This record gives sequence, structure tokens and C-alpha cells, in this order.
Amino acid sequence: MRKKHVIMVYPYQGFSGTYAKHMPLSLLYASAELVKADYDVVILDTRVTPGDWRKKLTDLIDADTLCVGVSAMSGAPIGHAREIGRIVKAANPGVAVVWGGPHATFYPESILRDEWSADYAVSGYASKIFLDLCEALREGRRPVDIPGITWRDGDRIHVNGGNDKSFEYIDYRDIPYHLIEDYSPYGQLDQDRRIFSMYSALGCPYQCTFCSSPAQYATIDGKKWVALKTIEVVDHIEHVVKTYGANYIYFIDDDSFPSLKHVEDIIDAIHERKLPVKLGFRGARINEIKKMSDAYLAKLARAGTDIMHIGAECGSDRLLQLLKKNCTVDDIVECNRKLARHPEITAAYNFIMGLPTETLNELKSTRDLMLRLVDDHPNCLIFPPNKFRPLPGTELYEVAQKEWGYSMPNTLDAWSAIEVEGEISDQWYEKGMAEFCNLMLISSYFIDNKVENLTEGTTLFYKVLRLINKLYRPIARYRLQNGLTQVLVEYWAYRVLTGVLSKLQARFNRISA
Ligand code: B12
Repeated sequence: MRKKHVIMVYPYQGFSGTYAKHMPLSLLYASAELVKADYDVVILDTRVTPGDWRKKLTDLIDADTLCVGVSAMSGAPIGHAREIGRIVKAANPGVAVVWGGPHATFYPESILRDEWSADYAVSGYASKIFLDLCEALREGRRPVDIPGITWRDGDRIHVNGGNDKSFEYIDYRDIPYHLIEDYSPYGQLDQDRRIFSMYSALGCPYQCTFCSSPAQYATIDGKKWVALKTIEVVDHIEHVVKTYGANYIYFIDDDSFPSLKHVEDIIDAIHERKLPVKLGFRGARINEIKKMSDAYLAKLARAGTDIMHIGAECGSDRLLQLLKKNCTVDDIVECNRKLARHPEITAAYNFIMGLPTETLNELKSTRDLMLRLVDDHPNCLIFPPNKFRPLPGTELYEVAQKEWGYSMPNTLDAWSAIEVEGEISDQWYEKGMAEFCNLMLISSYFIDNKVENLTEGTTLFYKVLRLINKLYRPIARYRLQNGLTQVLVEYWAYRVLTGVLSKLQARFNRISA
């Protein structure tokens, strides 16, 4: 029987990875059952490895290595994951390369078509099935009966299917945090924080037509949103505070607030135990914020909440309905005004541009909404709006496919070129819309106070960024307000810069050093 040595590698991310480097929770979760089964698991996070990670990876591979796992989101990480696969194969072609993560969950076949960088893809929740796959590899068996595995047999690619019937829950005591020796390189925007990501709830009860979650959770039996027990969440927080010095908890829930009481109970318990943490929530919806009283928001702020990510999406009631957001533009404006009374909590808004059937006028309404939100609430944050891309399994994908003959990329090369800041498939765009999207994208960096408020960094990179912000901000606002899309050289400069930064990141790990 072969040995139990497994190397788990985290690739660099796209442009967003230059300012946010969170711990690779994906790899910790995927390794949980292996560790319990006495596998010797090593994590190599290329984003934070000092020196030459390529050499480190090659050095780690030895005769005992069973496989190398790599986690990839769609987009730029794929290009890097391919390089990782190729390095492994060059070092020892007998070592299996296993891909997991969101891209493997949604498009496993695209991965297996690249025979020089992947042997297996694991779709969906992996802790259990990755152990099953490793056991099969040790015994020299083909994974014919392991659900969620895509694998190659000669020229044929087999997709085993077998979607998850329940959410994956891993007891915090089983998350192998010890596999990461040093948590100090993780964080975001050069802030001095020890961020630990965790779930307080699993799944999402909503059916947004652009989001992959309804498709991902379609096979889950029973409730589509399950809150974890307060005591489990707070014990988990206490554990990471005491053992790893965490001082910031980032809840990566799809949605934390379907039950307002769920979050209230958690913050009450944090308060009772006097845990010294600040909090960030990645999933909050307008229809939920509508139900929050000022007293509730004040309590959230008192508990140390400093950011809530909110899907505003767009400034047209017709489109909000199409997206199934259960809210109107007036609701967004009202909620924002309410949030402005609690400036300790940054209301951070996500937007989407270029939806199928969206008109240029509707896009301009989104622009108007963005500016209005900033005017009403100077401490709010407008995330760079996402150019809409249809995701298989979503309702809007069906529309884009039927009405416009859209088809998704089917090679890893094409998938790795898919980036928020990049170009998009725009066959349903009205004339002038592509340029307007670019204007909105570049201006979004400057229309609020994000650069000043969020970049405490003292390195040269952040100093230059703050200077650019000061100089360009009035121009950005004027251009956006007046829809001046002509000669948008700053957008192209931005494209070059984001491309260069992503590449530098891959080469030097830290761009701001
Ligand atoms: C943190 C985070 C980031 C961080 C990066 C991650 C980091 N560690 O620093 C940052 C901020 C950089 C980021 C950026 C983006 N993100 Co993001 N992000 C997340 C978030 C909130 C948490 C990821 C996480 O740790 N999850 C917890 C782990 C346990 O779950 P998991 O990754 O799915 O892992 C499980 C399985 O997938 C599998 N698995 C994972 N890896 C591996 C590896 C092996 C070998 C195996 C066997 C199994 C396996 O096992 C795990 C346990 O079951 C998720 C949402 C979420 N709740 O997951 C979105 C999410 C991953 N992001 C998403 C998106 C859309 C983006 C952006 C495009 C957003 C944007 N507008 O900029 C960018 C693009 C990044 C890029 N292309 O470069 C999508 C993924 C879409 C896709 N198809 O890839 C998600 C799912 C959110 C969503 N529902 O839309 N993100």
C-alpha cells in the first residue's frame, strides 16, 4: 500500500488577491478527514511562501507523495493551478494531481481536459470524498464509485456526479488549523489584523437568478439555510482567539441574516465571554436590513462589526425583480440612510453591470444609485461592479443561452482569462454599454472613501495609491456623473496595471513589500 503523504497547494488569486489574502480555509476543510485518518498533510500556500515556491514544491515531492491537491476559483487562479500541476508532473509523473474548489465544483470537465496539469477533480464538499479518493489511490483503484469525482480513463473523461444531499459541517475541533505554521502573513490591505474566516450558517434560502448558490444547493434535502448553534460558533471564536491570536472574525456565510436573532445571539455570547474580536459579515440582503431596527444596528456596531457586504446589484426595479432580490431601489436608498446612522459599520455594496435585457438607461440608473448611496452615506463603500457573466445552472444562464446563444468557455485557458476587471462576453449589450461599464468600473474605485478609509498601509504601494486617489477622485466623479466615456485612457491604464500586479504577485508573493 502506498504512503500517506499529501501536499495541498493554494495558488495566487487574480487582482483581488493582491489586496486580500485570507487563510486557505478551502485546503484546511478539504484536509480535515485526511488528518483524522493519519495522513501526513503539508500545506504550501504559494501566496505567502518566502523564496521560490516552485523549488519548495519540487523539494516536497518525494517517493512517498501520494498526490498534490490544488484549490482553484474560476479566473486567474486557474492559470496558476495549471502551472502547479505541470511542476508536479515534471517532478514525478506518478504523483496524482487533484483539483478542488469552486471551479472543480462547477466545471470539472474543463479541468480534466488538460492532461498535463490534472488527473482528478473533486466537485462539491470534499472532506469525506477526498479521503475516499486518496484511499483509492493508495490501493491503486480507479474511483469508479466515489461520488463527485471526475477522472480520466484513456481518452474518456468520467464525471461521477452525485451531488451533495446535505451541507458539509466540520466541527471546529476537526479543522486542522495546525497545518498552517504561521498565520501572520494573512490579512488584507496591509491592515494589522489577524483575520479568521468561518461559517455561522450554511447555505442560502434565496433564489437570486444570477447566483450559483441556488444551483449548488438544489440537491440539498430539507432547509436551504441552516444556522449553526450559537455555542458552536462562539466556542469556535474563542478557540481561534486563544490558540491563534485571532482578533477579527470574517463570517463567510452566503447569508448571515435570514434570522436576525441568529446573529444577535452570537454577538450577545461574544459580549458575555468578553472575546476581543471585531466582526465582518459577507452576506447581508436589503430585505433583511429593512427589518433591522436602529437598536439592532447599534448593537451590531457595539459588538465590533465594521463591515457588512450587501448585494445592491442595480438601480432599476425591473432588474431587481429579474434578479429576484425581493427589494426595490427605494428600499436600497432607505436602508442606506438607516445604515448611515451607524457609520462604524461600513455598508459595502456589490453591483452587477451588463445583465441580459439591461438597457443603457437602466445601467445609468445603477450609476445614479451608486452616487446617491455615497452622498447619503459617506462611509459606505462601493465595490468595483462585476460585469455580469452567466454561470451554468443559474436562471440567467438559461436566458443568455436561449436568447443570445451564449456558451461558456470550455478550455482552462479561456477560463483563466475570465476576470472581473477583464473583458466579457457582451452579445446582449446595447450600443454604448461596454464603454459605460468600463467607466463605472474605473470610477467605482474613486467615488467613495475606500482608498482613504481602508488603506492604512504605509508601504510605497499604498502611499502612491492614496496620492492617485486624491488627484483623480474629482475627475472620476465628474466623468461618471456626466457619463463621459470618451478617451477612457484611465480604464486601459487600469487594465495594464491590474494585469501587471497579478503577474508580480505570482512572482514575488507580496506586491506591497
Ligand atoms: C475568501 C473568498 C475570496 C478571497 C480569496 C480566498 C482567500 N483564501 O484569500 C478573495 C477576496 C481574494 C476572493 C476573490 C474573489 N472571489 Co471569492 N470567495 C471567498 C469566500 C467568501 C470564502 C472562500 C472559502 O474560504 N470558503 C470556505 C471553503 C471551506 O469552501 P470551498 O473553498 O468551497 O472549499 C470546499 C470545496 O470547494 C473543496 N475544495 C476546495 N479546495 C480544494 C482543493 C482540493 C485538492 C480538494 C480535494 C477539495 C477542495 O473542499 C472544501 C470543503 O468542502 C467564498 C464564498 C464561500 N463561502 O465559500 C467566495 C467565492 C469562492 N468567491 C467567488 C468569487 C465570484 C470571487 C471573485 C470573482 C469576486 C470578485 N468580484 O472579485 C474574486 C475572484 C478571485 C479570482 N478569480 O482570482 C465565488 C466563486 C466563483 C467561482 N466559480 O470561482 C464564491 C464561491 C462566492 C460566490 N458564491 O459567488 N474570494
